[in-house]
Amino acid sequence: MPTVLSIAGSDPTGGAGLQADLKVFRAMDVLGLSIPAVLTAQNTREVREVYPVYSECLRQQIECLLDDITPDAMKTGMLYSKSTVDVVVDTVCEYGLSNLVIDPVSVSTSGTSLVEDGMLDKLKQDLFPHATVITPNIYEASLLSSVMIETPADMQEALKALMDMGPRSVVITGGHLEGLISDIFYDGQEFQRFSAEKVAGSFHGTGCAFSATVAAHLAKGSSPLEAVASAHQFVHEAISRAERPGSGMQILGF
Ligand code: PXL
Repeated sequence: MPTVLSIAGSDPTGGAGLQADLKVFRAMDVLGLSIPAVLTAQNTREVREVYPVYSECLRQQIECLLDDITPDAMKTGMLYSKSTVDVVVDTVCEYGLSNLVIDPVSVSTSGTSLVEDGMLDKLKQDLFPHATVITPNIYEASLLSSVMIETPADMQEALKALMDMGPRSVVITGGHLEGLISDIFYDGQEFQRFSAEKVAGSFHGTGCAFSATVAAHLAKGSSPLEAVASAHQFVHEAISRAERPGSGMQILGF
């Protein structure tokens, strides 16, 4: 069975983060490996506290696992700190990992910042050049590219700016274009748009589920474009089956 590693934050609700990634890997019939980079205190209403795992602890978790198993793909989610990015970059280089999906998690759906100062610059400079696919949502894409995205032309400009940061491909998720919700993929050659009707409500963990699905499909041998097409479909269906276990946001159903 293909193996996929997620290095991400813990979300006790299971709606996002590492726990959501593991659920996706199970649903995709790949073997999920998981390393927490950050712990959070959160529920479906708020992210109350963020506790980064200290670097030596993260490094030891990674080395021990990768000394034994080489994952067929890897995704990163919430990394929070600059030192965590350093450890991930070292890992990718030392173990020669491929099929790397970077979800540049920056802010929670409930509005809390999930990055320390200067972390996104480091992510861009040091980690993006190793990525097979980066998966910013529309807000993260604006932040990373400094392009205010309002029209399809802005979206293309942001995609080009993100490609210039060195990944093999980019998909901006959750764009609101012409009344539809669209994920737009670009690999330097062609733009591909995947659109769906907007479903009313506030959903937690769509970005995590999207990037985990892309990683699972890369591990199974799909191309980045095929993996993104599958992720679009999977997340759209999971939104239509969302549940509301607490009094806040809905979590995806799959
Ligand atoms: O949805 C982004 C995200 C990713 N990872 C963790 C999170 C969140 C949002 O709250 O808590 C651990």
